[in-house]
Amino acid sequence: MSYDTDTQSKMDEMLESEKIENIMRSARPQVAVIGVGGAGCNIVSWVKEKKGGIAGAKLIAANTDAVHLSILKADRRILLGEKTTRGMGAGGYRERGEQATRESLEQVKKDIAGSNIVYIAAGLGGGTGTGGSWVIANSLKQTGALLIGVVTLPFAVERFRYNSAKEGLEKLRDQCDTIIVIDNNRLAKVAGDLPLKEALGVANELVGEFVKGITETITTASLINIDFADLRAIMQKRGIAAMGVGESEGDERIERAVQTALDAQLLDIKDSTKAYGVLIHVSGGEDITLDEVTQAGEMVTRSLPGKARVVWGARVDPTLQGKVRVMVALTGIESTFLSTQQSAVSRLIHVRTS
Ligand SMILES: Nc1nc2c(ncn2[C@@H]2O[C@H](COP(=O)(O)OP(=O)(O)OP(=O)(O)O)[C@@H](O)[C@H]2O)c(=O)[nH]1
Ligand SMILES: [Mg+2]
Repeated sequence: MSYDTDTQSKMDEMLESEKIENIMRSARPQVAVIGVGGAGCNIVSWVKEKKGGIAGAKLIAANTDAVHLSILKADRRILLGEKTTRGMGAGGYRERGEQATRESLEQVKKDIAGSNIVYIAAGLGGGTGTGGSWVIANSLKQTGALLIGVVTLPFAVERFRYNSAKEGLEKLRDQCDTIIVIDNNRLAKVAGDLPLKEALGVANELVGEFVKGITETITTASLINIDFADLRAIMQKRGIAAMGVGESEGDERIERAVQTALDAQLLDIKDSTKAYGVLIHVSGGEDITLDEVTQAGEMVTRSLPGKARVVWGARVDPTLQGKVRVMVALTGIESTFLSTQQSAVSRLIHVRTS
């Protein structure tokens, strides 16, 4: 090869590599995670502080409470409704949370602009998260981004917040593609009947791990990557989703982790076999094998007869030495909370007034 053709071929190779790199960068989805209200912001802050953030995602904390915001960790913090609440929170009134969010909506939209996947995290039952999350989801609808809500339902001791949470959930469901609902009461049981404060910590960790896990199997090279198109297929316009998590070590650890994740759904659902799709995320220490990951996918597929679409991804998490963790989200399900809550609430009112 002459000097010239050699140089030319090297240049071609460089140009090609650059092109691949550029296309890969633009094909990789932009992800934003926004926590709205106290609980939502705590989730975001947990991921930022304890996990060093999420590769390829922007973490945003939005709250009406200035004191709470001031101690949070996030890539971006937004004080919602300075005029409406003067930085003092929405005091449990979701109308106030809604108004405060509308006041700051332009800022929120600016920070999320360009995202292809947006997670909206909130604890339902208070003012800011319940009133503001659906307003944010609504304002993003025209952007074409995949909108995934991740919310918690109030604890039994917070019964007075049920009605508000239910209305907030219905509104958010109508704006999001999929909304993953975690019932704090189920979570507390799964976590071994912890005191309230610790149970909240577990909820933050669980939601944080889930969002980080799924996102990084899309944005970074993983053991098994999840394709954005696959995620979209099982999440787009699918309504309510439930999730479960299982962790195990030792013999048959993957079987046990999958079984726990399937058995311990964190939301009462009518019939898991009717789920539209299943998203599985497997993580484990350096010793996790591809065989185990495949086994997890096969087990879930077997346990859900019919046509449920199954998508799975896996990552190595060095902090899980010797352990495997399986997270499963069932999309397109029917929630008992939404259909029976009204009668439970009226029973409660009846008891109180009788
Ligand atoms: N996962 C999780 N849930 C929480 C946490 N704190 C509170 N919750 C739950 O979320 C619900 C709403 O609480 P907050 O998020 O504090 O309320 P808010 O949206 O800030 O609303 P206002 O304080 O009224 O402005 C509560 O009723 C609890 O069930 C938390 O740190 N993590
Ligand atoms: Mg608050």
